Amino acid sequence: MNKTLALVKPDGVQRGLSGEIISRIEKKGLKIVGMKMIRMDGELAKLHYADHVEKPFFPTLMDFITSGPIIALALEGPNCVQALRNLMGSTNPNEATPGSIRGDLGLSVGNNLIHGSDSDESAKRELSIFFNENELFKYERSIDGWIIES
Ligand code: IDP
Ligand code: MG
Repeated sequence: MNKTLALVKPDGVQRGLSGEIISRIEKKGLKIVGMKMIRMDGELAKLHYADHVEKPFFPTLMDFITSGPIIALALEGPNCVQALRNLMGSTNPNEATPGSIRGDLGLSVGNNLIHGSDSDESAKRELSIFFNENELFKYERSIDGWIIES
């Protein structure tokens, strides 16, 4: 089963929205197979956002993402990369559809509450930054038959 990485960003933790965000992920049916609170440092930020290091907004992004603790989640489920991106909504909360996390809970692109990997390839790379293999759990949920078509 494919996996993806979600991060509740510092604004989500500070605003007391971690539970709301994680609850939406759980309600969707995605399975949490890893979870930890960490504070990213500059080195980790550069590694995680390697594609954005040269972008004009990177210094702002770096300050923001290292400004407080985040919650990293490893998630599993069929088409989980797309499922999470749909739950998140567009990068800019002002363009994100109502019903999505960013559409419902955010107002600015720099404070958009949640990260989600954008492809299976990125998910693999990003998960390896935040989780060791032994921090990822393999377990069955008795409800899986009601969520996942066999
Ligand atoms: P994504 O988070 O929807 O995948 P990306 O394009 O990968 O969006 O950008 C990574 C993060 O960088 C965004 O979530 C947002 O926090 C920040 N960001 C992107 N574009 C801008 C911008 O134009 N100004 C400020 N921050 C930005
Ligand atoms: Mg991205």
